[in-house]
Amino acid sequence: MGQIRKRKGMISASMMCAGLDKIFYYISEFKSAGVEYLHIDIMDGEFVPNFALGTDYVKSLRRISDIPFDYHFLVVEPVEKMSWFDIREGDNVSFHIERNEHVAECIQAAKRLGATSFIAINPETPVEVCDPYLNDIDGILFMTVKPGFAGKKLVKSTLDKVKNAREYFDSIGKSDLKIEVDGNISVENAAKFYERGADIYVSGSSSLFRKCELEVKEIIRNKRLAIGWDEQEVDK
Ligand code: S6P
Ligand code: MG
Repeated sequence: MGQIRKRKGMISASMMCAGLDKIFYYISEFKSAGVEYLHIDIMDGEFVPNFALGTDYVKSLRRISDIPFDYHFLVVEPVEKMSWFDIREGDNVSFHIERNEHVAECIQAAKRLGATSFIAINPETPVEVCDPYLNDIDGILFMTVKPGFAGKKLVKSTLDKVKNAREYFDSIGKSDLKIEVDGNISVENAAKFYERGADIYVSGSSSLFRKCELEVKEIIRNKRLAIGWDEQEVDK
């Protein structure tokens, strides 16, 4: 790939995929590996036909881990629902632009709490819908599968969508805008999105929570090597 601006990637562990029976194991592995975020999917059964993590579960997760939360609101009209959660400085908050009449308020609500503020867009939503907000947001979450459930397959068109977005942001002097990719981000797909300028990699059943013989720490190592880290950094 040409002159795409690439940065060492960050991992956001998708906690809707984390079995409760191993939650303490996961949290301690993520902490020792320096996983940057816990990805917290909030769903209302209307924006997507699923419910993921509820308010009480998220509160209790906060009690057992100090890893920053990467909230992802897959809900209609998120501004009010965001207030139901303990959003803190250092967290990231992504809310969808679809079915949302209060985007500017969502951006401000997250920033007032010291969190970074991302707009999330579905695979079929053109990234240009974010143009009016590019000066106010910290990044964009690109859904790379049909939203709502774990285990969905990559929507291949999102590969070029991310690449074109990264080239566009760089061309308008906005290379500090972060790109998060969410959905079927296996180690192999993470490498493809790294080449296309992504920064944050949501990691669920395709990687961290994949049913396989590898230990979580090995999967994290493989993923980090795929997203711009070198062996010395990963193995230090
Ligand atoms: C549902 C949600 C995602 C999933 C994540 C799961 O769409 O927003 O964050 O939890 O995609 O990972 P995987 O590897 O099963 O797609
Ligand atoms: Mg998500």
